[in-house]
Amino acid sequence: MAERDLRYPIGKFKREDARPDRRLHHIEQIEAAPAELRAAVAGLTADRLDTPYRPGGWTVRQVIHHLPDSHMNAYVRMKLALTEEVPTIKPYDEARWAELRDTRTTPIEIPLGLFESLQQRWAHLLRSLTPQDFSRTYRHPEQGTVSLEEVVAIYAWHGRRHVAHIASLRERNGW
Ligand code: NI
Repeated sequence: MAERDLRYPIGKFKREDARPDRRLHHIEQIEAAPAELRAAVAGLTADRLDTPYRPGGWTVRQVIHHLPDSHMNAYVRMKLALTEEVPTIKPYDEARWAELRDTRTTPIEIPLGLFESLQQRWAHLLRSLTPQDFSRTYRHPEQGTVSLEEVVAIYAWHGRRHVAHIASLRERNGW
């Protein structure tokens, strides 16, 4: 049997999933992600929070911090795309963000709360948009043009992906 790729517990993102009839589902997944993250980390001791979700991967703690960090960038990019004509957005070095010292010292309640507020705020924005708004785009210097339809689908998947990293670690370890 081929070794399971622990990086993609729910599979890779499928671009064809970014379409209008899936939009509401994606918004609901964005709203549900913080509660799913909380459930995935409930009761973990400090030692377990500091365990990599796969060999050589981020610790559970780093994954928890990564979610609001990543989704804050996405939220800002979306607002830029809504208010400017095809803005070029600023990538960020997610690996180095995850290595910053505060990731190890900030109680997880803080990123968990931040993720909750952010996803709620984002869902309110998404529900206020017109169908035409979802075809607005930004330009990513490496990935090219990205539509808001794609952003919603990507981040709905992205939240579920990282929650599944934690859930699958717990399952494998019998935690
Ligand atoms: Ni990520």
